[in-house]
Amino acid sequence: MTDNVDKLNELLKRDPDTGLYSRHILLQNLSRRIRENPKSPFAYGIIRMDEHYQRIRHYRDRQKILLYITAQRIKEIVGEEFLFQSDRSDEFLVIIPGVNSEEELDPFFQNLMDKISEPYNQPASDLSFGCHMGMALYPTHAETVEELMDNSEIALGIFEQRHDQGYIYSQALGEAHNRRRTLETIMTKAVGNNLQGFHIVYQPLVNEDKEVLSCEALMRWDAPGFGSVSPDSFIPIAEETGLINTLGHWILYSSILQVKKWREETGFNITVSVNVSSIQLEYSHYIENVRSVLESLDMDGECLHLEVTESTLMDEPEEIVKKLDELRDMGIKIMLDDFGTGYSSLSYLHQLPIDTLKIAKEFVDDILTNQKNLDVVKAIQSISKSFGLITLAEGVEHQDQFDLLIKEGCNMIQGYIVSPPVAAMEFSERFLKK
Ligand code: G
Ligand code: G
Ligand code: MN
Repeated sequence: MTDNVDKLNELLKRDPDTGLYSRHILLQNLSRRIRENPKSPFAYGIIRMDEHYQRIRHYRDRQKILLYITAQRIKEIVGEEFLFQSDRSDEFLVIIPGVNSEEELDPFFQNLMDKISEPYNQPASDLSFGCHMGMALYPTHAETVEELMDNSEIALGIFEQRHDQGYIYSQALGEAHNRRRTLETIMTKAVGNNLQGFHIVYQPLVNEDKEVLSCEALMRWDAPGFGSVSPDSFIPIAEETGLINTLGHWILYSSILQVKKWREETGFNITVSVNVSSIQLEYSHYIENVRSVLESLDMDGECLHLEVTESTLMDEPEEIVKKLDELRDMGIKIMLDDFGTGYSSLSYLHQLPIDTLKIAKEFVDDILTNQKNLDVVKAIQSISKSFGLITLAEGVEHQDQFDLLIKEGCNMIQGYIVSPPVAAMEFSERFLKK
């Protein structure tokens, strides 16, 4: 009887899918380790499967099998007694005893990365994924279990968000994290306080004769008591907090209203391009919101272009495609932003409901000196031509880039060569007054 109780107790400590000990056991292990051997250094880390693994969620059984195999692979490197299952099903927790510095930890990290991203056999030979890690050293980075948990989580969160191959905690990361938390608090207040400090700038999009046909509306934020924060910093925070829905609605309404005014003042049918984040598109009322903004301003969808990124389209392809179809039915044009930097294969393009490809700045930058980038641009041109898409090159700064891109068949240009993004008043003074 006691035997069975012991067995049951043992089973309960383990995760049913991977057979690993749970986080609860890990916490006990860590406390004991620190209490009994306070002078022995070790590393503690979180291993979280990456976004490619998340995409396998449509095949739950496969996901479980893959997780099991991954656990076996990690075990081989760190040893069974040092591997634990997190409360999240896509995450493992590890202890690596005896390491005291980044140099000593690096080989483990590399080994884990390589091993986890090795191809899988059946039933998943067509799938591959990797992981992100966050690790902290005892006692260098953390002296208590709580600090180890917090600091490894901070490292993981930051590197995951930056799509960075880093993994180890540092004081600088801790500060970056605090800055982010501070900004989050300030942003929540500012959005609630009539969008305090937020404003919109407009950058012209031109044709081969440098005639302004359209503009991209871009958000800027002077955070109260903090100063100007770049969108690359504040957009991810807005996405994480969900504030992007409010901000997105505001920039959509304001920029269409602006275009309406410009049209009334000049008689010229300028259009506006607005960035949409995947969080917004996933929101169930997004389409209705766009429709009601257009209706309330008495404007047609043809005044509006929406910019989405490749990763947005990869997330829930069918759902997103359906929504983009509905938007296009309203006359709205869809642009694929930062094209070339994501994962989408060129052959997949014709299945996507898009009208325009925005060639990413990184290909435009050294198009004159890097034959490979010129080849990429040529390939994009020829594909988009065969699919009847418009191409727009962004980040164009010099006349010789401009000339080459136009020669290659690019339809539109955006970049400092024409103008940086400017306030609405300056935009109409410079580009709409004849
Ligand atoms: O303007 P700037 O180059 O600093 O913009 C940096 C990034 O922030 C760009 O990728 C741009 O798409 C994004 N961004 C700017 N304004 C908005 C916005 O209104 N919504 C979303 N989702 N992204 C924006
Ligand atoms: O990712 P997205 O296309 O939304 O980013 C647009 C941003 O790119 C604009 O906010 C603008 O600040 C930036 N940008 C536009 N043209 C140029 C350029 O010629 N050079 C540089 N460095 N940045 C540019
Ligand atoms: Mn954009």
